[in-house]
Amino acid sequence: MGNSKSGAVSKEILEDLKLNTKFSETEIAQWYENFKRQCPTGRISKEEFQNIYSKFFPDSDADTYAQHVFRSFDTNDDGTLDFKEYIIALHMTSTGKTTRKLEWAFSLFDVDKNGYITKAEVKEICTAIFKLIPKDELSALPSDENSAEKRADKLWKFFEKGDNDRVAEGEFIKGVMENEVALRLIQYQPLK
Ligand SMILES: [Ca+2]
Ligand SMILES: [Ca+2]
Repeated sequence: MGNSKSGAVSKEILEDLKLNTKFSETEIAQWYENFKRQCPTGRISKEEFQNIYSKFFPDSDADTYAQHVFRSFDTNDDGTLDFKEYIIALHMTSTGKTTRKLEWAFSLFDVDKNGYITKAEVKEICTAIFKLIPKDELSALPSDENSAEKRADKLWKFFEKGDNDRVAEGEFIKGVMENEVALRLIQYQPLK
């Protein structure tokens, strides 16, 4: 970021974001102002990210899930989120098309970033999702998804794979697109 001190988005990043997202130049500039105000260093650390995240989940433990989300957003693996990663993340998770969102969901579940999802990785993310669910909601869950393990088993079945197989991105997206239940199980939607 050559002109990061000037307070404006660098041309290079602006062009890149215009290409990769549906945000307009004005929108990107506004996001950048917000970002700089909240984060004067221009980078969000994992701890800061977890703090922001936990504010949205006051009744549960969002730390593990936040760590996974952070990992999926930190595309260059440097342990911080810069403005570009932040905007792309925002685009994928909020305004993107369903396939975009599912590409992101795939990267969330691909814990070791090797391009495939294993059943163990599904279990790991389901465990993190479970910690997000407040206690009073846990007791209301159907009996075949009222533990992280059961939720992982149920979700894994939609991919029609053996326990030791792995799921590629296209298979993951197809499986979730074709099944409403799978789409619900890969995420946690707060009731309130
Ligand atoms: Ca990064
Ligand atoms: Ca993997």
